[in-house]
Amino acid sequence: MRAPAIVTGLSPAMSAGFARRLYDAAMQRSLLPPLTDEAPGLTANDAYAIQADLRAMHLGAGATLVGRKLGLTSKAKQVEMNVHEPIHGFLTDRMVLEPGEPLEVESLGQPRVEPEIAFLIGRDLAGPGVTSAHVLAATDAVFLALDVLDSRYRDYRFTLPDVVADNASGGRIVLGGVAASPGTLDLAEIGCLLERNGEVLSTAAGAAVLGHPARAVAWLVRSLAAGGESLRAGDVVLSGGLTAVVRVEPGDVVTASFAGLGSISLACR
Ligand code: OOG
Ligand code: MG
Repeated sequence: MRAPAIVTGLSPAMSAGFARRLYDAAMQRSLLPPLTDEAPGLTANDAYAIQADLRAMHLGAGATLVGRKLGLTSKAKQVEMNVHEPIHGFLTDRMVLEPGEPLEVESLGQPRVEPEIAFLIGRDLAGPGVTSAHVLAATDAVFLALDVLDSRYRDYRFTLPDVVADNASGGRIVLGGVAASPGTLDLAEIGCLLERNGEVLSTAAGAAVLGHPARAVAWLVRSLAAGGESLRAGDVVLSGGLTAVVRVEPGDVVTASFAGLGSISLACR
């Protein structure tokens, strides 16, 4: 369902036009100035309407929805990107890299990688009252994920509505490591190590994501409810980057390890 866009008067045609621009930029790997340079009055609601149009274009081209991603859920990311509220986007099958599959750097515009905790949702979750406890009870397994970002805005220059419209900089995702039952791990305490070419770049704990990654997923469900949407059994949810991002070039190998969840290495070429 589309979010209402009455406040600034973003018309359906304008929304579709912005979505088309973002879609084409992704297909052609061209880079754009932020939409808000041209439309400074764009609101977050407007941006979710554009994102919904963008999603419809991907699904219309044969992609299937496999889940959702959260963004800007950690202080590290909010400070780095200078956007101080969480956001969400969608994940499709075409974004998924199999573990061990290399990242073709040229297939994206400006790839950056970040480690995340992913949730595999076991039953439908909906409504404005959903809490972390509901999320944990509805989660079949947690995984380690790499989120391979790709902003359509040159140098990732954006404000909140821009990045929402651009599907939270969604590019590729890798799920891997060891599946764990959420009851067997304390996701707030879980430690994460991020390396590039063997050099440790950062460490973080699960608590970096809004105090507990399940809180981020609960926030997502409540936000979706406001637009008449929900999580479905089988959805994968990325709870948001824990650390600052890593830029990658051909030849780089990025490895993320989480205590209790194993590790994933992504070779870039
Ligand atoms: C926005 C995407 C945010 C995260 O985990 O914070 C995101 C960006 O940093 O370009 O995926
Ligand atoms: Mg992310």
